[in-house]
Amino acid sequence: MTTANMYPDIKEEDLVTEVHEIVLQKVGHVPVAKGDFMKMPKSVRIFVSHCIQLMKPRGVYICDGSEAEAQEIIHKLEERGTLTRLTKYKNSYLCRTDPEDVARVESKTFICTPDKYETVPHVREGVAGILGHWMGPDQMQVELNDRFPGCMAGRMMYVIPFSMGPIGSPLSKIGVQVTDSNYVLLCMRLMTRISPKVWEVLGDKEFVKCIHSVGCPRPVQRVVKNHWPCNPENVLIAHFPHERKIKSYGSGYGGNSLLGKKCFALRIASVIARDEGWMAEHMLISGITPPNGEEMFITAAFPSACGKTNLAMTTPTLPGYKVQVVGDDIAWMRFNKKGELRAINPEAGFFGVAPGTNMQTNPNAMMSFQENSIFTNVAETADGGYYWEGLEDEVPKGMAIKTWLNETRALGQPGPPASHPNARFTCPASQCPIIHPRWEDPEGVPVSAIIFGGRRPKGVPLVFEAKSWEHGVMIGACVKSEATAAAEFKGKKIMHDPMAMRPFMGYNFGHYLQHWLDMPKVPGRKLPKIFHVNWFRTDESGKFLWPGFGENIRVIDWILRRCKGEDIAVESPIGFIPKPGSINMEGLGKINEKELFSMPKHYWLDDTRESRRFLEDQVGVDTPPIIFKLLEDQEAAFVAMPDN
Ligand code: TSX
Ligand code: MN
Repeated sequence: MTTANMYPDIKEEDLVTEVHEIVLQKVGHVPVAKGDFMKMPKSVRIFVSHCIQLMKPRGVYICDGSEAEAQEIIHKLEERGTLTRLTKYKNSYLCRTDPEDVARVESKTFICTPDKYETVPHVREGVAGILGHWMGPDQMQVELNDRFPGCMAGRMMYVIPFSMGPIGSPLSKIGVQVTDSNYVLLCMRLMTRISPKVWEVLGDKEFVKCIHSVGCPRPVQRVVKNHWPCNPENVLIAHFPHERKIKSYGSGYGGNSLLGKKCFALRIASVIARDEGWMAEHMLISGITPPNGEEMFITAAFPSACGKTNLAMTTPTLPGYKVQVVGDDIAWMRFNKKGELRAINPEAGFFGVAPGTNMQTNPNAMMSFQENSIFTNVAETADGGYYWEGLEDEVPKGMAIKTWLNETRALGQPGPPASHPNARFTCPASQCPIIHPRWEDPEGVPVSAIIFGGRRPKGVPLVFEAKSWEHGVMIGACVKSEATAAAEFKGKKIMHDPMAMRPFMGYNFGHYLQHWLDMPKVPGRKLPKIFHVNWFRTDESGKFLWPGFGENIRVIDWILRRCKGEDIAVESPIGFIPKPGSINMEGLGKINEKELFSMPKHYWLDDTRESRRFLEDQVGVDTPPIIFKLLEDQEAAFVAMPDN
């Protein structure tokens, strides 16, 4: 008998060498397109089987995070038209989403616990809470039952084993995400650590279960725009902190779909951190080396549109200073046995707002995404490059562009925005020229200072230092910022964003404040100092009083000198402020220091009362009493201040 190939169109190397399929009683045979089902830990096999049974995908694809895998997926997405290669850079792509799927959907984001008040505080009667949305698990189950059964019909289900934080670090946590979006798989590969090693590290331990579907089973019921399947009318993002489970439906946009980021590393992780005695925070982490070579690390929490990514990667203007970035968005922090607060960046990439990023505002970010990057909802130049608002001086006038909405025009011509205001770059953190050599240190880096901040055009000094840990917690609880992102808010409203965690709280904000207050209760802990900064104070004509950007190193330098105990501060009602002349202003030109550091009595009386009112309304009886006490002290100090 001959063994000659009777099918010359099938080549030897194309032959499948491993055949795998999953057989489930209620579903039948489901092919495993890639990977070995039996190599996954038992708990994951049960989870994946449940997902198949529920969502009925046409096949299962077990990801390994390899370059070859990424290229295979990229090829598919290019063929389909979801991704466009940006030929000006190596291995970089543009993705235009459905214009209805461009941002996180806070109103459809819920935390589900049996007890409502585990998740949200007791708000004042008639007040709508803004610190998270709760839905009872039974009601949520009804919503989920309307969406998930069969929702992956005709689609491949990707199984993504990922680590938040360096694989195997004692500070890291493992998740498994299933998704029917290969865009999500590609971005997860940049933002987290996907690897088969995760299966080994996981063993029979606990993992965060992440289920994501674009909500477009085949045959599709809805017109698919831009080859971007989604289901905006039915978006739902549900968190089950007790079960360590996330279910996200209907959106492919980053914050809704890259479940390792906001959903896991902030909302679910804040609950794990509460249970385990650590902190999951919306903070950048940077190492600062002053001319004397003694490096110190800072973390900083800012509401959106304050330039957190820019600060994380600052190019300092003062000679002899070095800034290196550990993370630009999330910090997981834990006191070690020696009582030092250690921080890791649970992420592996940057998912940054593109508009406004340029060689002036953030050259290090620009250098980070010159290859192996994905750009979402930016414009494309005729020579195969990216373009967005803020690059006017870096791309030649007259260059033809295609906007994020597929409209063509020449740069310099009037028209609607070229990029969406929430357009993003996604790139590996390892590509940042100033990535810290210890950014993947499994023990984390030691934190000397925690900085809060906001966009505060009036009244709030450039920098002040908390009088104590408790006072610092109060300052964090009172963080507010001018809303600039949405055009509707151009009335310049100052919005509360306590601890910069308002959209990311995983449990009752009052309990979260208590968790912070509990940190010093373990003896032997060395507490970092807490500060507040404001780069955005303006004079009466609306001009910024502080040059910001690389000059912020002068403020950070003052902060670090305070951490070393230098006598360069004076007490005020809001905390310690710099002694006159103690911030290095050399070579800056004229700075109106008097206005930059003033603390107008009536501004602060109003502000303090407004903050207390906010906490009474939004956190009510869940507010730790010490926070109210400190606000009352502050109010009394301003009442006692002479009018002026
Ligand atoms: O990111 C910013 N930072 C932090 C940088 C390390 N931005 C941009 C905010 C939008 C995301 C800033 N904008 C900063 C800042 O420190 N400061 C300002 C305000 C400002 C803007 C322009 C000037 C000065 C201050 N230009 C001139 O004075 C010429
Ligand atoms: Mn963020």
